[in-house]
Amino acid sequence: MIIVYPSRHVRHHPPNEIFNGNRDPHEEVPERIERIKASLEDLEGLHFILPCRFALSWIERVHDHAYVDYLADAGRAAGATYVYPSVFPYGEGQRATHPVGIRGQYSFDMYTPISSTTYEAARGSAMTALTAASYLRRGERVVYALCRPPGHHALRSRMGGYCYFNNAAIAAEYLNDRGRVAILDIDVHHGNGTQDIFYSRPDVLVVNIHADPDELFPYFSGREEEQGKGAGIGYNMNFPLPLKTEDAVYDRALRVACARIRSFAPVYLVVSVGYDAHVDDPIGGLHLTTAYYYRIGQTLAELGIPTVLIQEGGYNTETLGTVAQTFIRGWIAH
Ligand code: OKP
Ligand code: ZN
Repeated sequence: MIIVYPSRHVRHHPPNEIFNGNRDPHEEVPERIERIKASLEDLEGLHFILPCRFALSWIERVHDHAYVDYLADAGRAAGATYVYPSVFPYGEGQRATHPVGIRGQYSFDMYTPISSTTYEAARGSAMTALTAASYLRRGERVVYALCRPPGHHALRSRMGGYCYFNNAAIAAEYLNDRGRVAILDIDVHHGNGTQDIFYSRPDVLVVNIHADPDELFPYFSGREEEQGKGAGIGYNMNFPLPLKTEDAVYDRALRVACARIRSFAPVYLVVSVGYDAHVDDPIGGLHLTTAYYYRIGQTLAELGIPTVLIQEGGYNTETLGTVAQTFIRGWIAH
């Protein structure tokens, strides 16, 4: 298995997130990916490579050019200090002119600040996903992209939920040139960005298993009724689960999700892998065990579809390494 590791992610380290009026320590820390990488280095047969450079146009197949520019410009203006968006409500087609208003226009929350290192890290994370996808196109069966910052909350032209560029969507677009792609998102938070980007499309199936958005971020999407729109109806599937859901109940959802993916018969599979559904995650809310991550790895590998694994969340730096290693051992052993 090839592991793509973006060495420059470490320069992006937001100090705080603003939650319900409080300034909390930021959960999305560089140590996350360092721990996962260190733990995977103990396994035999894995090859670690650095991301290659791809044209910006691959990112702009998913994100508006103006949004991509904004992230670079706002970071330059911010310098070393992280700036937070002031989130104003905007309507369809409305545009801000004041810099503070513009910042709100391109964000949907206060968890996703920008400094001079953010753009480069976000681009590096997208390049990591693209590099992994390119190995798949060359015949690899499974490649793991250790993306950081994560991506699945990012919309076409809005950052949020620690996400700037939607790495899974960018990889899926790249792979879609060769045929139908399925995206399975097992992060505990609903991948609202990925859902939104492909919502009207029948050629990219999006399946999400997550904690009930009535209880957990992102709050505004991830319900069962959200099944796609127009030509995309039937190609979006959500499995919201009650807080504290354990392995057995989760597994039933996973099996239905896998059956849908099989019937879609994709050429490639993209998995948004979060380890934050684990019982010890500090911000999750589901109760999956470490041992069950072995089963998830096995179950997904058994689909037999060439797969790119895209790292999303997982915030307990003490347990992340073990959980990731267990998941990959399950994958290899299937
Ligand atoms: C990103 B990904 C806790 C609030 C956390 C933001 C969650 C973003 C999750 N102080 N809210 O899906 O793992
Ligand atoms: Zn998450």
